[in-house]
Amino acid sequence: MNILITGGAGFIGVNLVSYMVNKYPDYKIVVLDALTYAGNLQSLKSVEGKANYTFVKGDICDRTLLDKAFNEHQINAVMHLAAESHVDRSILSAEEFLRTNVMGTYTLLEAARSAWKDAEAGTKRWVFLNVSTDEVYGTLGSTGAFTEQTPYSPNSPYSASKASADHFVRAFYETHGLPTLTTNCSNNYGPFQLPEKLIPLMILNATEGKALPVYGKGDNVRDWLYVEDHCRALDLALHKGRFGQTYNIGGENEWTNIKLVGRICELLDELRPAAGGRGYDSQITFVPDRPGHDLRYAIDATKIKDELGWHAQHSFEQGLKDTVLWYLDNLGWCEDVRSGAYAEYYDKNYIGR
Ligand code: NAD
Ligand code: TDX
Repeated sequence: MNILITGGAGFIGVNLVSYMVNKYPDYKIVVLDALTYAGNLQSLKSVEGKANYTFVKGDICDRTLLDKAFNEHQINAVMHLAAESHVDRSILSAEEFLRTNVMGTYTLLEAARSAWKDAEAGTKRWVFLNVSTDEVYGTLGSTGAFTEQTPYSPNSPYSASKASADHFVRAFYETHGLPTLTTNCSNNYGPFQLPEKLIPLMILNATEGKALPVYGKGDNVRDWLYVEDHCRALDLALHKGRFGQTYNIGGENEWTNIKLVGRICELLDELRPAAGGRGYDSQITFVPDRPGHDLRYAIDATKIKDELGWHAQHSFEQGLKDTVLWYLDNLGWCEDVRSGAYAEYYDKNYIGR
């Protein structure tokens, strides 16, 4: 396969690119990324120079550039991850979310359709894998789990833009026959996640002696999945997923935010004890809630387990510890990603400070 991975310089992207480049030496992996505040080439250092890896800097809204990339690299598979991904940012302004997540996905679909049409006579599998989120389903109460039949009911501007993109992907399958499928995954964690997201933010704020801002009462529930488990699911969906289908991916690993932050504090107490024997949990600070904050997400992943044979391999206990250690060992990377455009925005707008 010659695979175009959009958003390959972001958190899930860099983990996926390194997974695919190492697993498939005979494939061509072409990363296309605009390198927004969320994309970082330093995170792709481990694959730089590998014969099956190419990086293209570019925007998924740029049709000319997309056509050139599809053509030049004879692309026959797309793993579409490029997106504005942070809910809090979408609350402050949704414009970039509409541009990238909706218009960008539409532009990419049109470019893919054109490339697919040109290649249609071929025998190879042609596939457009759309990487989406469980947040499109809206919120759950205290029981139940999202299935692929749960109606879309997005509550944040971010999830509304992802839902819109998912609908276009579906429409391109139904209307044009483009071989698409969509995966809806729960919260990922692991190396290379930007410290605007809960887990890395808590690790860094704790060690820097800053407040650990927990929204509302901290009783919102998220289902956490180690990023490599997500990458394996995407690999399976790419190769074996049925076109026109959606697949839920999740860790069956629900945590309230306050419990999770407490667990991160305990791990840090053990791995990097604070001066004077003080527990890091003393830095927990309850701050005003996120507007429209979804109460609970939980995933029923039966379909991908039964159809594609996927299951999560990483235990949360080990995965979280490895993640804390990764951040403690990679403070230079954290400094790097927190400079420039990230800092400009974050310092002005950070919700909850
Ligand atoms: P991220 O914000 O860390 O990375 C996004 C990447 O997309 C960055 O490298 C950025 O430079 C790039 N990008 C943004 N706009 C672009 C544009 N117009 N053209 C080209 N590249 C552009 O995001 P992430 O957490 O790695 O998420 C990746 C995908 O997975 C997203 O589609 C997200 O909605 C989805 N997802 C994320 C999670 C999660 O927990 N992080 C869970 C489920 C689904
Ligand atoms: O400072 C914080 N304090 C806090 O209490 C932050 C940043 C978050 N939170 C809460 C909000 C959420 O309930 O923690 C939970 C997780 O927040 P985020 O890390 O911002 O993730 P979430 O909003 O759940 O969305 C993530 O998972 C699904 C990704 O950012 C999305 O891209 C993905 O689709």
